[in-house]
Amino acid sequence: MDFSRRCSDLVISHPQIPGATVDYLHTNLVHNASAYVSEIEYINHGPINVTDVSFCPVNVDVWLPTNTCHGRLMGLGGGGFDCGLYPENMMAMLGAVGEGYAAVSTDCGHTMEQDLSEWLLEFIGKSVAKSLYGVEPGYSYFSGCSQGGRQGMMLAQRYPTAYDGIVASSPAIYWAEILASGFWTQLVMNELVSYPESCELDYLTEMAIRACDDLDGVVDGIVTEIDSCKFDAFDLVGMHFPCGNQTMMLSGSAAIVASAAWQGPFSRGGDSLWHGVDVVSNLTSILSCQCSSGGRCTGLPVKFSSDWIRLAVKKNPDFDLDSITHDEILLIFGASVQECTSIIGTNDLDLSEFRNRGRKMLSFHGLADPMVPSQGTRRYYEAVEKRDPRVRDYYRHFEAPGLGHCWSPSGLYPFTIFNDMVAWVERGSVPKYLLASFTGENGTEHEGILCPYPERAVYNGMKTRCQGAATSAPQGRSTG
Ligand SMILES: [Ca+2]
Repeated sequence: MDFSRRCSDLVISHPQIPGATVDYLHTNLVHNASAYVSEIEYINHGPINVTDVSFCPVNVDVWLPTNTCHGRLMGLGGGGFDCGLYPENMMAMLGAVGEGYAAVSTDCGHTMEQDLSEWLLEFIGKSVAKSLYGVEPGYSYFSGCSQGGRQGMMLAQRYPTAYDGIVASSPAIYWAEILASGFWTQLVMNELVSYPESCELDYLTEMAIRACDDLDGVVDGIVTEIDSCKFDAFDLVGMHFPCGNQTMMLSGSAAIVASAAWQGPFSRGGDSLWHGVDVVSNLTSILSCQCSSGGRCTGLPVKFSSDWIRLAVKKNPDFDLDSITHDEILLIFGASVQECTSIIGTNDLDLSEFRNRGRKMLSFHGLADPMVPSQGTRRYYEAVEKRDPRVRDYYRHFEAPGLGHCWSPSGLYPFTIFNDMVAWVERGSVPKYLLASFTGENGTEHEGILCPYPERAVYNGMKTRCQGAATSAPQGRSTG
């Protein structure tokens, strides 16, 4: 097929979208693009070397490979407040066309009320691909992490026919709760008028990992048995440890702040409002502050949370976050959940239409995620399973020991999850476990497995295998 002639706005027809118009299409065939695309940019996949891929980018944004296509479409989700088409996402688009997918993503034109656009993506992508290739893609998949994971969940719940398979990783399912909770540790620091040093937080994380590493039987820097990990930061107050060239002593306030991050926000009466982060999470990525030369410090809340509270909850860009008290954060949390969950929450437990249409979904969540508490995804999965005990026929969730948010240098990262989804959809190959890679303490690469929740990976001295916690669980398979 002569793609140099067909990749033209004269040939590619404008998608017919009910209630919307596509004003113009811009196309310009790209020849022989090559790049290294890392797993951070191409989440749900391993790193790939893209070589000499040619594609036809259509401005909505659909990139149609012209020398590697195999008739499949990949919708790519966003991250943070971005719907899609931010720099890492553009690299993911290149990774996808490099692997022969018609890749489709969008910036949504705006940021927060984007949920309509993910099923439109599939619609637009199919329509435009058909114009170029003469046939529609045979299969459509969605791939996302964090915000993109939330979009994937929303698709399964509200638009269950849009995609054949969905990979919804580290999903921010309970968006309103997560973003309101994100300010909790800042409040604790402000009330203490004490801001822990990064060395103190890193020391606590390191000691938590050391305390719980061998609960899984292997001392490898990875904490698999996170539920049995009992670690009390207060036991270490007054201990000395190295910080650069100096020796530092752990302060009581560092123990209070770290414990607040692990516990999550609670009411005046001590009732938990939302999950905290896993005890082995990297706290310096969510807990920072800045101090003036005069010694006055203020917290630097994670931007997602501060923007969310100012713009979505308070609707006042000038709202003074430093003025927030414990009573105020309870009101903010309540307002965030009450006003925003119906718009952006994706915790609908009813996946029956998704199931009935034969669609499949996979998710993973790092057990050291400092941004989106892993317990939220577990909570959602358990609630769906309670409603439908056969959930694993169409949706499987994998907890990833030691992994941070979406990807991190340490922890078990399931680099084949997207391809496992394709195999499940197209060949009926049930993902009984996911292969995962991790970097050991001496810098060498290892492979492990992730098991479908609530099964867990158990090492018997020879092999690692999945062991079921539920009676309906399929028998785990050895990887050795
Ligand atoms: Ca271990």
